[in-house]
Amino acid sequence: MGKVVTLGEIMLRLSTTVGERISTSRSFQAHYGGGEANVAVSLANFGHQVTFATKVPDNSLGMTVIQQIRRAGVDPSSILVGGPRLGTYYLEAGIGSRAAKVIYDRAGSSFAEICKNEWPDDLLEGADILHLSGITAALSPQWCELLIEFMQLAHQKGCKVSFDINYRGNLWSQAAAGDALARLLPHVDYCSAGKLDAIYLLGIEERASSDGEVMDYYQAIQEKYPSIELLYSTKRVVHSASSHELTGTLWQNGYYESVTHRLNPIVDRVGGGDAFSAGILHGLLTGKNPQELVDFATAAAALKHTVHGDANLFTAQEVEAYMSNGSGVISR
Ligand code: KDG
Repeated sequence: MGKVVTLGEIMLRLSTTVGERISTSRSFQAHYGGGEANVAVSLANFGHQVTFATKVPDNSLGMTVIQQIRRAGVDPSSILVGGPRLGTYYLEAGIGSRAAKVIYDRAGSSFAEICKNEWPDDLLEGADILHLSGITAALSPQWCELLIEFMQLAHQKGCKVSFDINYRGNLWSQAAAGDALARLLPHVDYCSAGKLDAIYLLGIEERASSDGEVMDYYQAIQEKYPSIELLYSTKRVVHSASSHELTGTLWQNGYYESVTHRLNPIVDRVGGGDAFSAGILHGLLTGKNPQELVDFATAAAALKHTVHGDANLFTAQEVEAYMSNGSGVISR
C-alpha cells in the first residue's frame, strides 16, 4: 500500500432532493466534498495511508470537516485551522433529461485566501504521490504559483505528481485555464485529461471525426508535455440525467480502454471523476498493469454513481467483487 497526500479545497455541499429546485427547496441535504478530498477518502477506503491538506475556519463547520475526514480514515493533521469561512456549494439534483446544476458560494474561503505555503516542511515527507487539481489553480493566480511550488517540492522529495485538470467553467475562462495549464503540466507525472481538455484548454488541434479518437489526443498531449507518463479520462454516452454509459480510457506507453458500464439509475454523479482518479492511483500503488488499472478505476467510478455525496465509499474488495459479478457491464 502507498502513502498519498492530496491538497485542495473542501466545501459544504447543500443539495436539493430530486424534483426540487433550489429556489423552492425548503430543506437541503448536507455533505462535505471537494475533488482532492474525494480522492483522499476513496484511497483511504482502498487501504492506503492518506493525508488531506486544506484550510478550514475555526468554527463548527471547520471542525465537522476535520471529524468527517478523520472518520473516513484520512489523516487530518495537515488541515490548517483559521481564515474567514468554509466555501459552500449548492447542487440542484438532475432528473430525466434535466441535468444537475451547481452554484458556488466559495469566494473568500479560508482555503482560497491562502497566498503562501502555510504547511510545515514535512508535509510531503515519505509520500509516493501528491494529488492536486486545476480547481485549486482556478481560485487565484497565487494558488497557481503555489501549485507549481508544491509540484517542484514533490519532485525534490522523490514523490510523483498526479493532477486532475477538473476544468470548472463557472470558476474561470478557458483562456485563463489554458495559460495556467501550460505552466502546470510540465511538472505533472499522472494526468486526468480528456479530448475536450486537449482541444479547448491545451491548444491541441481538433481532428476530423474519423481519426479523432481519444488516443490521438493523449498522444498529442504526451508529445507536448513529455513528463506526463500516464493520461486517463472517461468517455460517457448520456441517455438522460439518470442513465449513462461509462468507459474508462488510459494512455501509458499505449492506449487502453475498460469494459463499458451501464449507470442506471444514477443516484449521484458528483465525484465520479475523483473515484476514477483514485482507482487509477490505487492501481499504480499496487502494481496493476494498464488494463487492470483502467478496469478497476472504471468499476470504482461506476459504483460511486450509486451513493449520495461527493466521495466514493467502497473498498477495493467491493470494487473487485462488483467487477467479477459483471452486473453493470454492457460491453467487453
Ligand atoms: O469532482 C467533484 C467536485 O467537483 C466536487 O466535489 C466539488 O470540488 C468541488 C468543486 O470545486 O466543484
